[in-house]
Amino acid sequence: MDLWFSEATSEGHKISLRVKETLYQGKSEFQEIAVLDTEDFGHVLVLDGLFQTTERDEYVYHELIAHVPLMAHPAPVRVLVVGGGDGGTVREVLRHPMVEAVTLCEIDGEVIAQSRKWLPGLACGLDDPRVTVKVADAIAYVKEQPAAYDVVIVDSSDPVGPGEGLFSAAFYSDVKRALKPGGVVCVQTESPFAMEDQLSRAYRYLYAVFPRVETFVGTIPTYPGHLWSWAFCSEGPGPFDRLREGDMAAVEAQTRYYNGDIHRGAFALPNYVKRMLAGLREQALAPSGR
Ligand code: SPD
Repeated sequence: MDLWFSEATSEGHKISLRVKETLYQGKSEFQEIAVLDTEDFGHVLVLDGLFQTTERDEYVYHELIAHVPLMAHPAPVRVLVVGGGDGGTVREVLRHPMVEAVTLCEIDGEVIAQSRKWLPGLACGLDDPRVTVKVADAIAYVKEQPAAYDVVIVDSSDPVGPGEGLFSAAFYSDVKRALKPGGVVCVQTESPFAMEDQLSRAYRYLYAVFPRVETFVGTIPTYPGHLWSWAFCSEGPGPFDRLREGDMAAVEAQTRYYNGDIHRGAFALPNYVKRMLAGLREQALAPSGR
């Protein structure tokens, strides 16, 4: 039987993977969860019908979301990962020997359980002694963490269902408060090519909350638009100001995508993205946009 799973990017475009077997399908308290075994992309996690991660291309997303902020911080000791229940981001964070404690705050314990079972290559770091897994609503958790973290990584799903509240001014303000002095934040901000509405929602608030917001991009074959974006945010320092060049070779030896050239090059943006972001920054900073 010829079985395909498709995610619609728009009314007229879909991304499809041929499915060998459905490994898990269920409904948690928060969302529909599926894990598929696919012909070309290995095991694939799907939440509410949307691709979240695949064994074949996950490294691009997870290396970028983790190493860009961690390498741009002079001493990342305490790290918070919001969402990211598949464990891929935590796995990358643990590659930094300076990191002493990682908290993963994921609302849906079933995502963690299914990832441990079917995506062991991603979830492999979750039992590391430096990691604390909290199954909790990050919106409430972050509120209670003033000045607690050097780096906060928001590895959310899309702004629908449980991910929705993570794209809000109130949440980003609490994330800023959760930073230690000099801390940095990295937020997944959707596709500039295919998801301008979702991206706009994130940046309107990020620009209003953080004095420094810089965008970087990468190509994820299974995500809508393929071009994906992340925001690097801080109270001032930029992504290259404090780059730990001395630690780059040790990180590069362990990565498939990230390296020093990528760290710098990922912040080079196409004109349509620059213009989109300039408009959003202007709106956010206009007296009525705040
Ligand atoms: N539409 C896909 C958006 C997914 C962003 N988060 C992915 C989680 C991977 N750890």
